[in-house]
Amino acid sequence: MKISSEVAAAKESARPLVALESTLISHGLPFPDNVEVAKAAENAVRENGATPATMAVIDNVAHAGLEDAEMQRLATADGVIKLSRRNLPALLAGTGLVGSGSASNPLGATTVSATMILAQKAGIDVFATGGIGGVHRGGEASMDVSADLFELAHTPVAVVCSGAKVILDLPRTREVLETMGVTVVGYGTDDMPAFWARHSGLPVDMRADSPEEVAAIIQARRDLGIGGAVLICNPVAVDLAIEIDVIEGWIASCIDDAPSGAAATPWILAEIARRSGGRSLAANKRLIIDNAGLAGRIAAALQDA
Ligand code: PSU
Ligand code: MN
Repeated sequence: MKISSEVAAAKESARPLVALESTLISHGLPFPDNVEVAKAAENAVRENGATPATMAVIDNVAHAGLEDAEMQRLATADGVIKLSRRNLPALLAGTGLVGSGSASNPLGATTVSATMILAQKAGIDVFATGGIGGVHRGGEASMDVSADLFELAHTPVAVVCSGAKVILDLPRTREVLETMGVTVVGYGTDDMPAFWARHSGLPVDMRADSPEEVAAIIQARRDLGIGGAVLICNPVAVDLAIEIDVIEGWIASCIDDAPSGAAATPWILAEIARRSGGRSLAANKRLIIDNAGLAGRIAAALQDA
């Protein structure tokens, strides 16, 4: 793994680190919003007392921490491979990928699952994203369930998010999180947030109102030695939050035309950004940056715990 100089310096002096993902750069947000948000999220981590490590695969090498030119490539290149647990090894091996990628396209953006794997390898305990993947609508028949849920079950990295993406089947996603034994924490809320909306009507396992309380939960899970994640759910800022009924209208208007498989999430997010006149995009950008800031505070609190 290639560790950037900023991340290496933080590791050297045992300063807190926060991992950030890159799928939202390559597949989740349009250019140039993607670069703007990726940099703003890194700055939010720094302003809150930690060092950011954006994860990706560049030229078949896993990276923890990106240089500007590397981030620019991920944000603008065509055919960046969307990496999860299953295809991460193939891209690192540098050959034989079928479908969306090939050895001639050595760029990979990491989803939540691949980012957690790389974070653990780099010794990073806290990771921030926007919304996790989950059970897709119709998933009880299609079996399209994000690998994110299985990763959260196994890999001991705390993930700060704004719940699961609202385009999913949220009640079934909540059930699977429970089955998988993921500790779901509401940050300042008893009700699991729903990405661009502040509320889903679904319960969290526990509520925390400070980074120190979150750090105590992460520490307690770590002490048990059972692996798996604490999922910290931070509602989107009130001024950019969208009513769930409004969001459901946008989803209903396009979901039947969505492609299947890994292309589904990026397609629906882009379609709704268009149909909402940019409202969903504004909420999405803001929640990613705010989650990065909170993750910085949690990483710092964990260091002091
Ligand atoms: N958060 C966002 N936008 C995104 C994602 C998260 O605000 O695009 C990405 C994450 O990388 C997550 C992925 O892991 O979407 C889930 O994709 P799928 O549903 O295909 O598993
Ligand atoms: Mn899927």
